[in-house]
Amino acid sequence: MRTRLLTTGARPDQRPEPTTAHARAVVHAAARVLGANWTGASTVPSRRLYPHQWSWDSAFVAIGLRHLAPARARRELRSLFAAQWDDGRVPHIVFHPDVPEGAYFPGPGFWRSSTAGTGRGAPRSAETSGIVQPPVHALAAWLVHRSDPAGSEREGFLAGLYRPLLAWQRYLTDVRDLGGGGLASIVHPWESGMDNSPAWDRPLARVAPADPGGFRRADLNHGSAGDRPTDLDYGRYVALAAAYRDDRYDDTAPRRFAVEDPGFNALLAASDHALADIAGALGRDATGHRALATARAESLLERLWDERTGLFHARDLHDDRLLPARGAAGLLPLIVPGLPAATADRLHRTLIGPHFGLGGGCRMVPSHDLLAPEHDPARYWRGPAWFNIAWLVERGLRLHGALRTADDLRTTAVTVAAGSGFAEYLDPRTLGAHGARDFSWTAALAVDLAVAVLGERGAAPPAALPAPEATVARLPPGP
Ligand code: 9WN
Repeated sequence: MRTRLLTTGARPDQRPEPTTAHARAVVHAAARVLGANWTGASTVPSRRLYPHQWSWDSAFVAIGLRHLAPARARRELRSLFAAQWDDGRVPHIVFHPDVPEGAYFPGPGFWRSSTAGTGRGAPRSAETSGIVQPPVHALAAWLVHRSDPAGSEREGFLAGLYRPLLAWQRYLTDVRDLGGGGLASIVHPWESGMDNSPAWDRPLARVAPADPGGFRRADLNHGSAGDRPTDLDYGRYVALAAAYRDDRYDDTAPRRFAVEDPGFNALLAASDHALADIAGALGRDATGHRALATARAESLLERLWDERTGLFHARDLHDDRLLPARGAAGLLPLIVPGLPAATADRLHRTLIGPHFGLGGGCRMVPSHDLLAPEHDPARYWRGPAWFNIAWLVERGLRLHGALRTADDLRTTAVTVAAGSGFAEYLDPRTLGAHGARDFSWTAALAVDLAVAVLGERGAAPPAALPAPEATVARLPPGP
């Protein structure tokens, strides 16, 4: 459903805010999407393009779902952690057993987690990928708990998830600190969640692509080739994933791609804080978590901050240098509570400056530098605006007191999420929709932002809004 923006009488220098009726309409439309994408235990990002459970998608989905169906939000996170490996890693995909192998590539037959991953403690009862995605989960768990503490306590939600969350954080902190500086490294571009960000072009250039005859892309069945990664990049993703699998997902073997990503590590730091909150709520000592959070923020600043660009950059561990590309991941440390005020202020200025243009040429945050020759407003993560990035940046701006920019971004995100048919991503200037429609995290995060608008107006509590539709038990067949 597409909704029309209805506005309150705003000051001329202000973006018109959604009315209460509009915010409610957005929540209703988003609830329908989340109902349709629910499989019975979790939510698929998109019925056709992504018919399994993805790790960071589930965390974002839970953040929205908590307002509509808190028990389902808790289930979403629990079902993901049910596929956690014994070494603590949370796989980036948990495959749905009823979906045919050809529906998504690379599927379970490629990753072979239940055989190749046994040395690292992959579950035998579920097939998963062997790489990870950004750790948004402790933050999501904390927000889910806060929205329904009584239900959460009744289910023992935090008590049940605390150790798995801790094991996940330890895997990233201990096993994945390949650079030895207190940050987690990613070993595949997909681990950043921002798959073909131009930041990865340089480290990817040393990876020989897999033979294109050896695999068949399923994503091109559902999306326009001009929006998706190129065949060359895809060949390199496949080669890197196959090499990790053939090393039996051993993190001590040398990797051709190893970088410290500021977005991933910002979420890790935010999760340190969330774990401290969770520990506190469980009556445990939270000082260790708080100390880790402080140390992580210091490591981020020491290893990834570039005073010249006013942005955080990824560090390539092959030559131990910062990668020059300016990506939206470099803005995400805004969500770290302990970030010094001067750094947050500088990031805010970078965001509204010429490289990201927020409030100037752009009303959503571009995923990549507007001035870079490689900027492409339509192609996956090379320029388009994504709703999870908008949600994180909005949260960070609010945390550091940049309320006016946060309000404008929230207004745009709520409005265009529904207006675009809950598109996967948008052209950051024209706001034209790209990728899948009825995309789960777009819907979920629109709910979260619209509910915040309603809350500020003292409007009807979310509990009065309809819950998503009943469980959809069947998944679509493959192509
Ligand atoms: C690979 C599911 C995922 C998101 C990622 C996004 C995209 C997959 C792909 O879709 O990645 O994991 O096939 O392109 O880049 O952020 O989690 O929505």
